[in-house]
Order: sequence, then structure tokens, then C-alpha cells
Amino acid sequence: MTKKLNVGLIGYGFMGRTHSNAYRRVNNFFDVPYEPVLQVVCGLVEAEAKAFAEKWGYKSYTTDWHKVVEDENIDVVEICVPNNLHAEIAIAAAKAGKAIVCEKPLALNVAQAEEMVKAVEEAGVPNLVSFNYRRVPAVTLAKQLIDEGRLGKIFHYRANFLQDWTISKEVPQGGMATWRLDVKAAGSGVTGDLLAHCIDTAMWHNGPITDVCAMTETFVKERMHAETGKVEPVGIDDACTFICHYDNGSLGNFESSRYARGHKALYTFEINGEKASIAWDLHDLHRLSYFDHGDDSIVRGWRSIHVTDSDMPYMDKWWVPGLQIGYEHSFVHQAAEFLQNLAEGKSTSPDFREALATQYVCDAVLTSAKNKKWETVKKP
Ligand code: SOE
Repeated sequence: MTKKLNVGLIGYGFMGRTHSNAYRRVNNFFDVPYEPVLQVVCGLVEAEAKAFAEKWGYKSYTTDWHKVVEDENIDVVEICVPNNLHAEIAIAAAKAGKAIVCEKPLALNVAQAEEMVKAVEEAGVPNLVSFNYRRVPAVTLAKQLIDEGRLGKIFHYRANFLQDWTISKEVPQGGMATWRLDVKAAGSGVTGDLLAHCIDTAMWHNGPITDVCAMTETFVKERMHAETGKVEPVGIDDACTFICHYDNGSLGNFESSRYARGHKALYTFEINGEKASIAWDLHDLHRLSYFDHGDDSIVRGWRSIHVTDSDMPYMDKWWVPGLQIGYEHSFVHQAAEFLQNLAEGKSTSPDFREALATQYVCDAVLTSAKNKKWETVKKP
């Protein structure tokens, strides 16, 4: 029996749309024990919240997030607002006994993230942090291949996340569209926004990162602040590169920049093992590159696996073999697993505690860059 589940969404930006879309589609494709009911959307500007509610089918709207959290009718709170609001909302939602889905990164900093973990664990509420790329079928298939031992001992795990949208000095910081450039709202720049994705996936694939050595750069040092109208110093990292050790003895190499002209969202990773290698590219997200040293030498080479067959992760739920899916489907997969686990009273991976581990790595990366030294990563 499918039960109704009342959803309250806080934040109607880009992420608010990905989460709403997922809830609207999940029952069409997955047999899950709940039917999400889009009850209320909350956002800063009333007219925009109203328009969002009408477009996505929310029954009501508000500009006060407390009303969502305090509403007895709401079962799940979705936190899709700038990072500086995550902690306050999540802690209040946990105290109110709500299940919580929070956008990444978990918090502005480690101190907040630790408080959030404590709050959800004390309240015993199911929780999830939206590191959606884990649930791109090719990325999930990579995990399966690693877990099956097909790569053997892993030597290298490297990842990049490159963009180019902040190169112009005219792009402001702060405000609804560009809060990611304001350190007070975002906590950090590419480290928390982009590398957090790479770190989450890397630790899922290859285990804990133990220590890091990083450098960061802020190329544009001052920008107009959209809220104050004044030119203010920029406090975020525009680019970050780090090397690291993993607990399993392998080496890591990570790079992220918003100054990589020509790249809009080039998230790539490559894993080199004793027996095989894997590579993936977000711009071609339905393909997984695979090199198997066990192949006969005369046919050995990188193969490009089209991840659409029904025995591949999630693909039996979609179309027919050969027909691919895209970015938004990763959120539908996430919603499906969240609803399934919720029915059993469980959190979904990555939960707040796992996201804290990523926050520890981000924190160590920023500290290392500041001190120009290797930094040990705290263990959750
Ligand atoms: C930044 O441009 C951004 O939207 C991130 O905030 C998302 O997490 C990433 O998936 C795409 O890029």
C-alpha cells in the first residue's frame, strides 16, 4: 500500500526544481512505499514562491521556513537554500521530528556540520545529503565494478570539476543568483560547492581520505555585493587543487576551478587499478570508460560502455536498452531510495554523518592551503 508523504520544500532555486521534479516522477518509475505530496514551498520572494507552487503543483507557499518546520502535517523537509541556512533549518527540523533531505555541502563549516549530525542522531530522524552524482548509473556501475574486485588494488583516484562562469569581474557576489560567490553564504568556493561532490564520490568508491596537501587561489579579489551594492573583498576560493592519500594506500589528485574557460560542468574521474582502469565524464554521463588488462593484447584497449542495459544500475526502471537517461534522473534515483529507506525508518547514504566526513576533508583542504602544509583529515 502506497502511503501519502507530505513534503515541505525550502528553497525554490535550481535545486528546488531538481528535488520537486524527482518527487513528481518517482512513482511513475519506481515501486516505492510512499506517494510524495507536494504540500508547501518556501522562499524569500512571495510572488516567486507562489509562481513556483503553481508551476510545480505545491498546494501552498510561504516566505517563512519556520512555518514549514513547525507544520505538523509535514513529514519531510527538503533543504535547498544557501549553505549558511542549512544548519539552523536542519536542527529545527530534526527537533520537530521531520525526516530531512539537505542539499550539499552539509554546512558552512565543520562546527555546524557536527551540530547537525548530533541533532539528527539525537532525534533519530531519517536523513540524506544530496550528493546526487553517486546515483548516475555509470557512477554507480563504477562502484559495482570496484566492489567486485575487477580493478584489483587501486593505485590512483583522480577527479576534476571545472567550470567557467565566474571569470568576468562584473559577476557580483551575494544575492539569490550569486550567493555561491559570497563566503558568508557559501562557506567556501569551489571546495565546498564542487570538490565536495568529487570527494563524496571518491570516498564512496575508494574509501577514506587520510591527509591532504592543497593550494587555492582567488583570482578576482573584489566584487560588487548584490545585497549591499558595495565593492567588497571576495572570501571564497575560485580554484583549488589538492593531492591526498587514501586509507587503502592509493594516491589522490583533485582539481576544481570556475576559471577553466570552455568547461561548464566538467566533472571527471579516473581510477587506475592493478587489473583495470575506469574513467567517467559528466558531459557524457551515460558512458563509462573501462580498460581491462585481462583482455587479449590484440583487442585490448579502452572500451566505452553505454550504460543503458537493463542489468545496469537503475536502468531496468527506465526505457529500453540503448536509450539513455540524464542528470535529473540521479535525483529521481535518490528520491526512490530515500522513500524506500524511510519506510523502514532508516537514513539513506550519504547521510549527515557521511557528509560530515566530506566536510572534514574540505576543511583539511582549506586549512592546508592556508598554512601551506600537509593536513591530517579528522575522522567522523
Ligand atoms: C554550481 O554551479 C553547481 O550548480 C553546484 O552547486 C552543483 O552542486 C553542481 O552539481 C553543479 O554546479
